[in-house]
Amino acid sequence: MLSLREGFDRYPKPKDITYSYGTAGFRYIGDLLDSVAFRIGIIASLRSISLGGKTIGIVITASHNPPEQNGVKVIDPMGEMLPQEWEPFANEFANCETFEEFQKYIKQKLQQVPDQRVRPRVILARDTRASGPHLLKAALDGIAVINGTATDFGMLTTPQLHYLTRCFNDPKFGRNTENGYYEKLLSTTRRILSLYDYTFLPSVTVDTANGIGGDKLSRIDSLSDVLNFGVINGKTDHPELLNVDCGADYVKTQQKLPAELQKSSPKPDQLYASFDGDADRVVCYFVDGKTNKFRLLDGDRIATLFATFIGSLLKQLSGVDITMGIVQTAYANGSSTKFIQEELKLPVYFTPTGVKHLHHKAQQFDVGIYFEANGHGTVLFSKKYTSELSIFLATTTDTKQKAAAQTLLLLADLINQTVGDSISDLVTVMVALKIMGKSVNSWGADYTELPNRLFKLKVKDRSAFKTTDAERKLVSPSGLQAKLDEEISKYKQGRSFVRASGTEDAVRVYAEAETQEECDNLGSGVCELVKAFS
Ligand code: 16G
Ligand code: ZN
Repeated sequence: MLSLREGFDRYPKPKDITYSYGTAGFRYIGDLLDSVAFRIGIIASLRSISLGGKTIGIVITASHNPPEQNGVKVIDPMGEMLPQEWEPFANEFANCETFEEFQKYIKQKLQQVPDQRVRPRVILARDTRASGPHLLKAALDGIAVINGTATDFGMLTTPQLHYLTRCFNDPKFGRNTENGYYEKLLSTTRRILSLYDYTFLPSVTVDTANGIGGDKLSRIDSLSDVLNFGVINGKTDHPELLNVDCGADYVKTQQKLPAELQKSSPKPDQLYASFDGDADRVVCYFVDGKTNKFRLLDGDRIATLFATFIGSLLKQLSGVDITMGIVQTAYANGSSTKFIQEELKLPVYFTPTGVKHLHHKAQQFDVGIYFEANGHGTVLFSKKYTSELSIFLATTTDTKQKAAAQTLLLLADLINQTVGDSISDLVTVMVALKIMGKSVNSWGADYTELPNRLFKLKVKDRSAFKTTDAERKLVSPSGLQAKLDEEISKYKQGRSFVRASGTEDAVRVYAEAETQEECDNLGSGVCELVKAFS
């Protein structure tokens, strides 16, 4: 067995780097993450011991980022993110320099647990990056020094490992194998479709960013005729092409088709989708047959589609008391917020950027729909939701109402509630469009987006930019927000905010206004002010 000392010496921490458990785990150049991966093995094991031996997950991925980067993050027993109160420990532990300090942290953590003899259990998966295998080895060694049991699930999408972690701790959730994930997805889809006498969904072409999603979609495609996918940018075995000129982040930030589709001629008025590298984000789009223009259907649109769909099913049931709330971030297009509030008449809540914040807020509703504009999101359903609907189903005799209640109950199994999941989100989009008889054009016509732009600025010290009100207002540098408000007030429907990135050494500026020109002017005005204050 590898001793603590041997492990510490095998994975030395580079002296000049300070690692940080950012918005979604530790991220860095893959070759510089060995010591962090080793230590994350220990952190996950300690978390497992602290919970009496519950299974904890580790995902090795850098999501939508370039191929040379990588990252590690910990998944809690119910498939959720590592609780925030563990982040300071994770940061201090990842950065400690001497063996004495390193050992002290482990001892301290162990002293806090009721039973130190518990054997930790950890499951792991990685995306397709070249640095994945050696980071996996380091994480396995970290688990070994704490005498943990590790199960490596090979290459999976991030949401698949969230699913599996949950299954290990809550067997009712599904079978704890990769196939169990597909079985649940396919059987739930089949059951929903059969309520409406449909047997399959029309094929959708998906750009999988040359990431792990391509492999998994092809697998689903081969398992059943219920779901059919055409995969592009599916070169899973070419990690150097990961997220290059393709994927959800490229499509959303560049507001254009993935390069491969720009070269071919996409079929007009057909649904297309792009995943990111670890398949926890999805954006949809189509080419308008009349104008030949690219039309993006981003995370905001997916949220409004889900709210429309679930809302229309709930409306068919009388006497069911279910609360629904939509959670967005400041990046949500103002028109989407207006549509939800004024057309759907639903409440909208804002949280800071990052899935963990949105997820937490969405838990407060019976149906909590959360999406970031970039395509990260899911729907959470409460226990009350299931019990109310089950009671309704048992008492109603109306066939249409029965189908609506059954669909609603099945949606809670179809949508991956542990985390945003591009595969299950996309299937839900396909199901919603089919059942509502809604075309992509009609979806795109729900509201008209306000022109918007995102800027990235290098500043001396991004930590000087502190925000409040879900990142919509700056409290520091002192005096800057007042200047911004003055600038924003010059533009019709103007809205802008400034926040420090949680994943890069930069400050981001978002601007939207009634016309593209006004939006661009507002954005540059705000950037000038930020520069003057940094
Ligand atoms: C991370 C977050 C993502 C967020 C992004 C913001 C998760 C799983 N991922 O990728 O939700 O949109 O950070 O990045 O929470 P930024 O802070 O650099 O703008
Ligand atoms: Zn991702």
